[in-house]
Amino acid sequence: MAQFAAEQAQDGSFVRQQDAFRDWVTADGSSGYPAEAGRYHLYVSWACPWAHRTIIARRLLKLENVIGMTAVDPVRDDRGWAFRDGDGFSRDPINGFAFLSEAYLATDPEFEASRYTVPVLWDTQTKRIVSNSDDDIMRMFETAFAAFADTGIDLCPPALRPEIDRLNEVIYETVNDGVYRAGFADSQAAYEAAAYRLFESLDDLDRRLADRRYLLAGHPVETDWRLFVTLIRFDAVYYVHFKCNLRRIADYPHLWGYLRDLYQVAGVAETVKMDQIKRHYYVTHDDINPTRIVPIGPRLDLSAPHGREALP
Ligand SMILES: N[C@@H](CCC(=O)N[C@@H](CS)C(=O)NCC(=O)O)C(=O)O
Repeated sequence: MAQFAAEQAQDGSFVRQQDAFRDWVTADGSSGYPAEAGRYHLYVSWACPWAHRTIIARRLLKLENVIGMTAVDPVRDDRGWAFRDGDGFSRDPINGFAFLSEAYLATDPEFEASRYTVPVLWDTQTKRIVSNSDDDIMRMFETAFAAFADTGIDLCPPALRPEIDRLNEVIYETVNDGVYRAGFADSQAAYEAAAYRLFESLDDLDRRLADRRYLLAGHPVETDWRLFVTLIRFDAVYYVHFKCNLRRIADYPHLWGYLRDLYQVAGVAETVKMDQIKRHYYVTHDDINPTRIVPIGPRLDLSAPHGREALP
């Protein structure tokens, strides 16, 4: 049985639904959504890689007092993401929603989707979703909120934007979504195509990182963090649960050090809730893991020295 029938193509491949809400917060307010402190709220799951990117951007740009955030329960059932009290997640303090789907229906009562996804950027003033596109939300934090953010860090330097966009696209197609295309494939052929493409891309990235510390600049940019959220889940989840098992990240000479290097950036480790990540995947996808047993491993020492300081 397919995970999401509406997102399954004839040949058994997984085709992700499009983001439905793509309005923009702007610095000058011309979009109708001016950047303001305390106005917008981010709904996330700590488990979700797409939400994780926005969490990291908010954290690194020091926007935590500017944009509020609430996390859903990592375990999802057929009612979708839910707000409950638990360790590292909570009820919704802004709207009192019980389920994330209520945010979508409050924005558009006719809205229908096979999945109501995180992340969601909510406007407390107009009481609607501004955006459910993680790409756009991350960019808004980096650009529109500049006046409120830590200016010591540039996740999207204008001169690098074409390169950032190009590499983001490759990494999205082959790695970020690649693991899902392997894991949610409904045929052997679709699975193999996605899995081989994923490892070819990881091999390329490993070579690229042999003689440079980060993907595109002398410091981590948006693209590094977009890759990070998949790498950090890989050995614990995708290798087993999504059958991406040609190699572990820990087997790659350069990606493994690179992953630890990024993990050790101040503030990042606190955004990695491995327990929620594992419980989410292994307990939520009943067609892939019907027993809901969460594997005990792996033991990864992400705090071990990475030795990449000397690279250019
Ligand atoms: N908006 C994201 C996708 C976000 C997404 O798919 N999030 C997943 C969690 S990792 C989700 O919320 N799924 C809800 C569901 O399957 O019901 C994108 O641009 O690709």
